[in-house]
Amino acid sequence: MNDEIKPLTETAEWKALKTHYAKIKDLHLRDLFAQDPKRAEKFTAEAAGVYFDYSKHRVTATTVNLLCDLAEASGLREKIEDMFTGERINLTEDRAVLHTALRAPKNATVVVDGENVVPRVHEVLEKMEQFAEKVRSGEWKGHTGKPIKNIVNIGIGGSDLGPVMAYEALKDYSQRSLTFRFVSNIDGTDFAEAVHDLHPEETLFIVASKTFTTLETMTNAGTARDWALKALKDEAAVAKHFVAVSTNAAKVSGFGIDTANMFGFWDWVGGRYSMFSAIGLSTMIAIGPKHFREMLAGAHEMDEHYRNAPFEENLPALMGLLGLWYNDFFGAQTVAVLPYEQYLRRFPAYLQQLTMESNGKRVTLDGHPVDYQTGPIYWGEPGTNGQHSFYQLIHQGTKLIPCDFIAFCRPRRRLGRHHDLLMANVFAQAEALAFGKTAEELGKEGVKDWLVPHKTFEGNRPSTTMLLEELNPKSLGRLVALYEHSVFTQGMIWRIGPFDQWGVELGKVLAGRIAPELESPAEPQLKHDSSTNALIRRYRAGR
Ligand code: G6Q
Repeated sequence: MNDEIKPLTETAEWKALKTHYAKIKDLHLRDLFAQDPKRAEKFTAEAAGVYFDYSKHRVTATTVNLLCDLAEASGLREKIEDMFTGERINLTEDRAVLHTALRAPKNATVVVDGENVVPRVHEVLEKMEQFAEKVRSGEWKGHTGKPIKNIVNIGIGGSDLGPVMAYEALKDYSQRSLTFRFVSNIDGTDFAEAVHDLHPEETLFIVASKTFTTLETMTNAGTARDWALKALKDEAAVAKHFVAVSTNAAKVSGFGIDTANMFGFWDWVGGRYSMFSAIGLSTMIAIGPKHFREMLAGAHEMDEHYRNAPFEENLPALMGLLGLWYNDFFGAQTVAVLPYEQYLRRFPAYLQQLTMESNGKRVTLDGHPVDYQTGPIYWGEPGTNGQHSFYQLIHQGTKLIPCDFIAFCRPRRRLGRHHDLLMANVFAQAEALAFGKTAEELGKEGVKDWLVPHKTFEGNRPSTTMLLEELNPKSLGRLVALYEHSVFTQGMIWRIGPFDQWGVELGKVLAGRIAPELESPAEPQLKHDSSTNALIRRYRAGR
């Protein structure tokens, strides 16, 4: 039997890692650093403006070699090429996966079904640019002739999380005369709060939905239309106050939006991989076309690096492999993402979808249950806030939580000592996690015996520190692409399909069945389990 068709855990490369894990699992970072003064140098990679220090991981040179061997044996190199060249690697949906084409330069060629898609990407970009400039300059007028002051993006999941994250991350680049709001939740509060201080005459809605059928988005879009028309009192106003981002022209025009005001994308752009497509229209209006292009260029740089660099120096490959090392060998269940940059406060939420919707799968692409762990849980908050909250558990709890620290040499806002203090904290946290504090050290400091166990930090808690020059459109593009490709690296090794999301379907179907039971005037015949039936009855009585 050749290794390719052997179950993953029976391949020579996996077994070698298992044996190696048994040998090195108790090595302490304190000793690894003490033994090798050049450790930091050896275990740091740098590309596309990201200084990626992974020396505070529980790895030796052998670990890295064995992990890279696993990647090679998994055919990762070929799979990367398949993705970039438009092979239909999203097997369960029979689609190519080409978010990388969204940031390819104009002269690039990426062929899908016999057609080079790059010119189409750039056509849409140009259309977005013309529109964005009109809104930014005030040339685009609302129905009553007033310029647009407020932009409300209506979308959910991949049509929301990327745009919100990017808007928040690049707020410092945004045109401050414009107000941006994002409505996603079917909970009416979301819409009500988003528009409570806006006037319809000055408000533009971007209805962002790949399918244009999503319950939440369509419900919110309908509510937005009612809200706008109540004030503007003329159906014709829709054309001036609603634009769409979608792949579904028929549904867009069915909603009443002129398809001239529709910005398209394609089935080879997955929802959670779509922030660089027309789904980023709100981002482009906020930061302007030039900065949007810089963001694309940053992502493209990381794409090229991922496609070409050997795995030992390849940031997304290393990130994915290190994640796999803890997830599958140390039994770690989560990864904490800790940006030391307030503007990245929505980055962990964005990554939750990217990572967990992609790699939260329990069967391989050919349908067999896996006998190893797949996607870890991603979570996090910006530093230093998290330090005063959950870091206690990371430092002294019983769980192993690898951390991704993300930090920038230059702040977006230079205020007194703030940035140096922020950076002192991020470096200190990674240091404390790795090296801890021993009972012996505490004893020397005169800590009373009974307090020593409480004050001991065992250390050996792994982290990556990513240090970038500053947060700007380019570096954001690089960071997002880094995580996207790290997810791909893992998905390919786990042999799962990172580009579908069947796990979100069942709940949608059941909600579709339950909604009429909640709303019917007559007592419905409930045929659920006793718990669901009782909850529905209780709700009907109390609603
Ligand atoms: C992402 C998922 C999902 C999707 C939303 C919105 O990868 O497919 O989060 O983005 O369900 O879908 P629409 O854009 O079609 O409304």
